[in-house]
Amino acid sequence: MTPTALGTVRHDWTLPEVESLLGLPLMDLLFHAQRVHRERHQPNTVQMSTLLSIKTGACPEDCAYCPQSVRYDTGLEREELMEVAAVRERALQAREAGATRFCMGAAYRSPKAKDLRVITQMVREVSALGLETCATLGMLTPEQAHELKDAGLDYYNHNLDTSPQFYGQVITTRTYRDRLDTLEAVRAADLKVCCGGILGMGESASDRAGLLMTLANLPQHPESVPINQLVQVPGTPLEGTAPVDPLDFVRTIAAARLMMPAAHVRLSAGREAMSDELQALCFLAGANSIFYGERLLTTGNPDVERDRRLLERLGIRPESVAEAIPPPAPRHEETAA
Ligand code: SAM
Ligand code: DTB
Ligand code: SF4
Repeated sequence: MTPTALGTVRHDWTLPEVESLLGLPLMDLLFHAQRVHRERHQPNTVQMSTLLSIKTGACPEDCAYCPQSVRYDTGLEREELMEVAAVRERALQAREAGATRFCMGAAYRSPKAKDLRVITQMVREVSALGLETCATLGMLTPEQAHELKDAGLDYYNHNLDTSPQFYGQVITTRTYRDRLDTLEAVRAADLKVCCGGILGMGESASDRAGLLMTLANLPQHPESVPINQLVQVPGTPLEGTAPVDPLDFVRTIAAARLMMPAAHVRLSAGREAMSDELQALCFLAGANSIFYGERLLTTGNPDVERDRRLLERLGIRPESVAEAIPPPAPRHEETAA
């Protein structure tokens, strides 16, 4: 791979190629990632999304990382689907704090028709506030994806979580294929895709490569790629897993930036446990989105004051909705095509 070929849009990655990308000398990897980042995105801006858990806990699935599974005793209080007005109020607060996207998460295997009717109303209300909307509700049928699109939903989050090989050690109640089917339904409804994974679940470097390869080889790259660091929750099977080497976390972000150059790569869960310096390295590696606000879904996130100070120290400003549209591809890609 020549340095200029790094950062072109491709859908034919092989595992050895991705493994060698992840294994580059760190400074080379960071240099190329930052170069590609600057070709495609505004440097020094970060997109800010706020999460809200609109239905919490009692989920029938067995995702080994998740505090919301009914199978693990994590002490989490279950909560029914929220009222539309209460969600609107939280979206308004998120907008006032500076978020541009509001992401509504529900602990479902897949949403029921009666719940989806309420959620589409939430999407309409949040959209009317001028916020971008995102939802993560589990598996969707093609019809459900269209219903959400018709309500004005912008993004649907559905993660692959890890490589196809490692997946079975983390989740047994739905298959990798199920996840790919939902992603297809979301694309077919012309929704933007937010899809990424979790590091620090005991996976190997090759599994991280396998996750990135699967994401980049999708027919169209996700517009948004969340890279989560496992938040270890007492009571979940993954509590006590050896944490991922922070520099391997940074490498994964850099490889995501190079392989999906136009995507927003989100430095997602796990920031509360990260130093400001580690987060700065993630931004250097090409991360340009964060979850903003004191809570993720059920676990903590840095408070707004800490994030404001961090962005100020780094000279980073929040990205506006208009800026989030990626600029045209750089010249070398046009000539390559
Ligand atoms: N139930 C839906 C689903 O699984 O598709 C939507 C909500 S689920 C909580 C959304 C994503 O959050 C998961 O796919 C997973 O990637 C991430 N997640 C959940 N628990 C996590 C944890 N403890 N640490 C990091 N990420 C986590
Ligand atoms: C994503 O990739 N990470 C977010 C969002 N998409 C839905 C969720 C992180 C959840 C962390 C655990 C919790 O707070 O429950
Ligand atoms: Fe349920 Fe989603 Fe948690 Fe899995 S990740 S247990 S599907 S809420």
